[in-house]
Amino acid sequence: MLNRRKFIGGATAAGLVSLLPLKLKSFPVSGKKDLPVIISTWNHGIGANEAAMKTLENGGSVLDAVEHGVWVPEGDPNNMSVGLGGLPDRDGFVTLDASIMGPDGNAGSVAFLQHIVHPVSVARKVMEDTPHELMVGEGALQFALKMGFKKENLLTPQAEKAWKNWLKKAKYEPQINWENEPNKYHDTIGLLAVDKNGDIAGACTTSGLAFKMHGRVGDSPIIGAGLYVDNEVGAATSTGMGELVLKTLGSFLVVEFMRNGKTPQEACEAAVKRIVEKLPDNKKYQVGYIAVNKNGETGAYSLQKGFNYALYQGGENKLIDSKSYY
Ligand code: SD4
Repeated sequence: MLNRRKFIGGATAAGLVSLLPLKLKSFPVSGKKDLPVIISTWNHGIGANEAAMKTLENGGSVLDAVEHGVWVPEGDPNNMSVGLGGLPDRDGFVTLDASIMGPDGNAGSVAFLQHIVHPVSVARKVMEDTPHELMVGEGALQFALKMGFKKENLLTPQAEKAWKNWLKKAKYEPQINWENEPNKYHDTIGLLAVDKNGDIAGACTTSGLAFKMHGRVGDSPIIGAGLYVDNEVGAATSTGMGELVLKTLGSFLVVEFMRNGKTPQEACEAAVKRIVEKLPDNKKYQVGYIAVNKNGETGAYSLQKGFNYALYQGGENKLIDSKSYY
């Protein structure tokens, strides 16, 4: 067997460096900073960005900002894919997934949670008040109630009507971008913020795929899939068919691409290409990524046309059409 001392004795200086404990390469902070910046998925992102920016302007933390931002679509009964008013699963239950991650690398999530209007805030409680990262279902609900959240009926009359209508055929066919049209159907909100000091946070919240199987959980509450933040590098979040994001650990992948030198735009494109290369059913579904780096540079890319995102930067909050692979 190779003797360790002998082995080191024969090693070159460069070889010795590679024997040192692996240290993560830190992101090269160069280029022009344009901070603060807030970026979020789909057109409901405009109102969410507005709320997040207000929190930053009022001196709130970047973590407060992302939480307050996504409260807007969560609390909107007319938004049929997030929080209150979200479309139910095929058995008529509104089940919610959410996650939040802050600049200190801490994260919290809830999945398959019912009856709570703001699942992102339960996720934050999991992060701050428990030794855990992810809580699900009945246990997450009991925890939320203990923390003072109110139990509510989230199934609005219009969501119930849409479900009953779906039941007539009960054909399960997730469609590309259907959440974005007609206008009231939106999609998951993923929101990323970098404050003026370059600290980064993100949140992601959804009622998941409409008419999914009871018990199905998507990418949004899974750290690394639906959301990832690395305060040295940047952050990413996803929307669309969560199964494709889960199978490629998309948001983590985007952040790792940025760590290795890609711009946020290049990183989003590379993560979408990974789906195209690995998952043969990619033509049938939509996936969209948004990303930001520590300097406030942003990127977005989707599999299919039709994805858009809201960007609040330099005093302007605007909706932008994403480029797409197909
Ligand atoms: C999910 N990515 O549950 C979420 C929901 C979504 O289009 O974005 N639907 O898979």
